[in-house]
Amino acid sequence: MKIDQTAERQALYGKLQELNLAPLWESLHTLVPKQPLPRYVPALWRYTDIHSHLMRAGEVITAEEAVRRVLVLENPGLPGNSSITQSLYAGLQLILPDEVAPAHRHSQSALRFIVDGQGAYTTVNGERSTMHPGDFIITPSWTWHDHGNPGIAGVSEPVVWLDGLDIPMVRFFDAGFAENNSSASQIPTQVEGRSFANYGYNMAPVRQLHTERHSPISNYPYARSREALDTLFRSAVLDEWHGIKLRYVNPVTGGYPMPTIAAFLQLLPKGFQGKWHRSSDGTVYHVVEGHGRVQIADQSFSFSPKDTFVVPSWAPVCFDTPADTVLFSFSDRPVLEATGLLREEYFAGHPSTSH
Ligand code: 1HN
Repeated sequence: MKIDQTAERQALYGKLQELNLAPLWESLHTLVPKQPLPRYVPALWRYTDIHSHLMRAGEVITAEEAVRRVLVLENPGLPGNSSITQSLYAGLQLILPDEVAPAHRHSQSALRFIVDGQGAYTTVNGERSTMHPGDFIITPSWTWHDHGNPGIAGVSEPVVWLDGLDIPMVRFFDAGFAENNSSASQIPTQVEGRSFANYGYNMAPVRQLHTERHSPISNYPYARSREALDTLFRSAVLDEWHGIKLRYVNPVTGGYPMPTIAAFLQLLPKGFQGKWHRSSDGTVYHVVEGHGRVQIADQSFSFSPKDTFVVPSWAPVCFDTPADTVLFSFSDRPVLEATGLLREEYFAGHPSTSH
């Protein structure tokens, strides 16, 4: 006698479900895909679309009430998740003149990349750093941090930066803790620039062991990183995929600035037509200078300064820049490297014809 397999199976699945059991064979292919199948998608956020809404947010809520006045860049493939990739969060934060974003700390690690304006600072564990456009600033896990915008040299203006955090990763592990400081603003206990003086010049203190998991440098100034790219452009061979690309380092270990997030700065010169490549670290890019086009799998986006876009894990990507272009980027690469999950592929031609 022939049994109705579909009906028999459905009946079994119903009984299994009541016992908190599930048939692996129904989900095996998606559980163990041949290659990454991210739920999040390629996307680009234009600063010109965002700017007026961010300034409007500055009118409808104070930094004090908001705690952090941020528009989250939410991946359209992950609605309601406050995530830009499966593992990372990104947002654009605004602080108006004379505002304070109060001191707190949390197990999530954060980076800031300064987008617009002058006169703001962030204080991390007692060391204040003045923010300049293009600076890369870290707020490692469990460090006290607050921000303020007192203005500088008579300049008093809104300041905007890109926040990158490992919030989804910490949520995945259910390892999030947070607390507020009793005072809104930390009183600086270190002279500004101390960490950079100690570790930012290819030197290190002779008698002070830095044993933290994160970089001892809190602010990697744009002027220095940009100068490095420029010198390399004039003297080094261009990488056909990445142009001139450097990663930010923890100078004590040579590793990444924080255990969960890697960050990069790259120069794609005028006329660059990059080759296709892909990587298992989904990456958030932010346009610092120049303009161009990025192709991500079968999609193409034009980009301008201050735009942000996301390249999902394993999606082929290539860049095309009719003007000198500088891109900042960040990803979860340290975690993938530590776990042996990082894979990269460099194509000689178009990805669809290379295999
Ligand atoms: C946070 O502490 C900051 O300190 C920015 O500026 C964004 C998003 C979620 C949780 C904490 C900041 C944040 C955040």
